[in-house]
Amino acid sequence: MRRLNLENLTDVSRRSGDGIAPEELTVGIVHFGAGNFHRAHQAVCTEDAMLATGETGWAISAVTQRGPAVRDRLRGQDCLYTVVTRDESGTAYRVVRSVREVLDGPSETEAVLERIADPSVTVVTLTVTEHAYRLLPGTRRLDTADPGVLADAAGQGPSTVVGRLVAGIRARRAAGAGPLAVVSCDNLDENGPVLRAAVRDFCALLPDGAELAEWIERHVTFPATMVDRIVPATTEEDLAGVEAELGARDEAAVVAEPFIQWVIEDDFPAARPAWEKAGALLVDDVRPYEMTKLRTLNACHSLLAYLGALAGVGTIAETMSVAEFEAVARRLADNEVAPTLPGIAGFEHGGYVDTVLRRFRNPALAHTTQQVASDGSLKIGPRLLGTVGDALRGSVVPSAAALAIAAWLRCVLVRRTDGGEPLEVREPADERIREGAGGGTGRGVVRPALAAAGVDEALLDDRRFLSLVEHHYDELARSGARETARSVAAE
Ligand code: CS2
Repeated sequence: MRRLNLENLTDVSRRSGDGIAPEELTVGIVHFGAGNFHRAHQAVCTEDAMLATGETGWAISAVTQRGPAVRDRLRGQDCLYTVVTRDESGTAYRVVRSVREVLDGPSETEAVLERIADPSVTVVTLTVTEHAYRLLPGTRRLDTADPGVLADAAGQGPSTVVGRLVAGIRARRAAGAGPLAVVSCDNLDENGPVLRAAVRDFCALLPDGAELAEWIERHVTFPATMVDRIVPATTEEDLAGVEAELGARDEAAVVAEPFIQWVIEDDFPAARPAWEKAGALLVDDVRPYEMTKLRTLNACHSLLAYLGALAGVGTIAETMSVAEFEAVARRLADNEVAPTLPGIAGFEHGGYVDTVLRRFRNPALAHTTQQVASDGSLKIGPRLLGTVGDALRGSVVPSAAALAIAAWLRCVLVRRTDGGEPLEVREPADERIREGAGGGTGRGVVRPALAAAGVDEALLDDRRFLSLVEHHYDELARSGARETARSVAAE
């Protein structure tokens, strides 16, 4: 079977629809993290912005972070790829053309730095996942004891995202290429300010860091963003479906839901794509949007994923057909999260929750509970602990939020489903958490395990919170995920 590429694009477009002419585009954005989410989100929105305005200068140079696999796949097809959007009403195919270059961060560092130093580039965006920021869980500042960070600061590499970014900014400064916006599109609360602080912390480790930090202060902005689109990992079946539909093999196809949302803090010191013409919202303050999405959508996602994983339920859509699980997700969103949220003019949280849960039900997306359950130690902070703290201060009992945390701990420590099947959930802090738990799995491990995962000691000292997690942790062991969810939902 022929591979999707520029040569057969006209032919493939007869089936997938026309789009922007890739040969007319020039690079204006460097993106760190060439994964599925980026390809189905910012790359699509940026292409739509170019289609809407006729501008051609916003093609993306995407940089892989961990190795050349995605680069090789995309290069083998002239960086073209399909975004398949699916729900119960049907499937649509679109060949995205806005990514015009893919560089491998680890082995093509020089080319990456040159791109960041290119005056035609005025925006760097990132989707590198929570883990890649190398933050200390408590303070959310850069972990300056991290071996990768230390090696980058010592002039090796760079191998970390922040190290690469700062090296790129240094090259840009030397080239006199002007101001730059660095836009984190990861699910961290206050992603912009957090990245700015990490960059500052990194500069403080460098011999000439003070000067560089000052230049950054004056010339680089870090707009915060809220990004939203459900984009599961692509399966071989998905690739076969694309091949059958388009008549060409696409090794980099991505499947997503039709829904897409992007809210961006409008703080760009130089040109940017007209993303607002592509449906993005450019605002002064992203926080209310970010908080609403992380605490509602992502928190319910995590809760359903941990409970589903324990109950041996394979996908998020399937968890939504377990009545107890849907009910406990609603309890979390309506009773615990809603009272903690700042208002947004014209926005109604109840309707938002309905939409979120309907999206989770999308039967055409095989989003696995295992995928969403991964990296819990990095997700519980932005998704759940803020709600817990605010709820306790407001005399709301954060029982469903505590259940999510208890279920996550069980996934990590016990590694068995309620039916006794082995359960593999990726957890970067696995070793630390197990050490904290001292090899045990009983109720007594909750506090030390959470402390080892970086949960704030002050919160752990709050008996109301700790007792809730311990109680649910016990209940999960005694009566399983479904029964525990049922009783929490009924509280
Ligand atoms: C999910 C998110 O994997 C996860 O943790 O909760 O990737 C989620 O699908 C997106 O944030 C939706 O915008």
